[in-house]
Amino acid sequence: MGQAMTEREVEAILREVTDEEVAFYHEYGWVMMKQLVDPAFATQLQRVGKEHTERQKEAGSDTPHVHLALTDDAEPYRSFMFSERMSRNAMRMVNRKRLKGVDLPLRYRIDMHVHKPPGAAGSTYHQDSAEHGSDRVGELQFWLALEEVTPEMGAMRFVSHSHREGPLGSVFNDNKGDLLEQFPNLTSELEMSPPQHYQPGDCTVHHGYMVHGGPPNSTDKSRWSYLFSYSPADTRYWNGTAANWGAERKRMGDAENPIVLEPAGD
Ligand SMILES: O=C(O)CCC(=O)C(=O)O
Repeated sequence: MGQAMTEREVEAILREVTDEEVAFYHEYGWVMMKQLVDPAFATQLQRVGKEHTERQKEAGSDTPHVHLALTDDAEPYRSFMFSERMSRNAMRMVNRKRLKGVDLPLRYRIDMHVHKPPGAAGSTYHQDSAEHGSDRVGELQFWLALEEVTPEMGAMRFVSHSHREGPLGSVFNDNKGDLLEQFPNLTSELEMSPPQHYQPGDCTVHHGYMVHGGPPNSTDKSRWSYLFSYSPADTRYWNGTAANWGAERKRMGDAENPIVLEPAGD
């Protein structure tokens, strides 16, 4: 079992996000925050994350790598994610104050210690909020590299500005193709981010409606990251669970919602 940290100790290994990073996030829908945490702390998270996941596996858990920050058994995950400094960093990105006049409390949504082994498939291009079923903007995901991640290891890419397009549809469990296939003009109308190269302690954050995905891990090295996500407290989720797998989605049927117009053929 790891050691809990005081707020002061967290402040020694976690910096504040800068005004430039916050502005970039609002404009592009994602931002790379170099050395957000001390690399030695990233290494500590890696060790504790692996040990915790192993213990959970032995105990028969179906999701051994999830919810580290909800238990005292995987400290310092909880101290880090629930720290005032990290939560305040996230609250600045959410920025409910802009339209509401006041900020809202922020809730823990989910966290995971993620391993992509050599040869693992790429990540489907999707929008988190469309998959998770939140009823409003605000949710955001941080992705912290625990070891070096090169573009060839399946580092995520983002379709810059796509967070302003609204929900483009859920694609998981649908077999209709990912968002790049369903919207072939997406990356010519908008702009694909450069391939990311993370050092341990580098962290990206992306908006709930950011279209993102990534290539396979085509190297012989494992890709390790810590994914953690917050949501503004007023958010309602379609089935009441804010997990990454979200709610069931159904298409409309002809009986209750008949077609009124077919598009003209070219
Ligand atoms: O780790 C990845 O490649 C994808 C993660 C992801 O989809 C996310 O953080 O929302």
